[in-house]
Amino acid sequence: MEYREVVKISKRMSKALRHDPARVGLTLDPAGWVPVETFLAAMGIARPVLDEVVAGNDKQRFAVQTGPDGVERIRANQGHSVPVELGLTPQEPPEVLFHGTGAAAVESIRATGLNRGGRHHVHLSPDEDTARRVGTRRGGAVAILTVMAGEMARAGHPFYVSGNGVWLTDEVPASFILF
Ligand code: HQG
Repeated sequence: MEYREVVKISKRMSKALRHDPARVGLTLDPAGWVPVETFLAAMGIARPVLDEVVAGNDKQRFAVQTGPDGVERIRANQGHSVPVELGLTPQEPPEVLFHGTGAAAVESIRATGLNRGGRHHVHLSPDEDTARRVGTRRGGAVAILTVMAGEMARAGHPFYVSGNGVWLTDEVPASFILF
């Protein structure tokens, strides 16, 4: 498939698995999984297309797994706005993590810290390049914030890492951010 087509399908899949499953007639289980067969029908795509999008995904946004019942299921690794319990266990984060955002948001973040907005968690990147890519999505000037994750964890804030290497936490108070 052409790259553009892969991106288009990936976005539709993300929308269905993270934000609006009902729109395509899907119900996710409590952990966000849906049977692959049901998903293919709802998306109107063929299995080889799904495999190409899942395998070729630049951020490994999707996980496919066979349950103990022998049913193959798919879910988004992270980024949900619908309630799902991903079952992530707290992990010790690296000493620093990064957050890429728009320069226009910096003053507000300085005042109130990073909050999770419509998502389940604040998303943090392990390296500056990734953070820059995330911030670039906003258009305009990018700001890269450094989060003192080690200190935060020692102060009792739990951190999680998603199946695709995104670090997640509930909120980042401004006192743990280097601007
Ligand atoms: C900002 C994409 C003002 C925050 C990416 C961000 C990522 C504040 C925006 C993943 C704020 C929320 C997540 C405050 C936070 N004042 N602005 N106090 N606190 N913000 O999209 O981190 O392609 O929900 O800086 O690559 O940008 O979907 O979060 O700009 O990994 O897989 O509020 O989404 O991955 O935006 O991106 P988002 P994000 P996918």
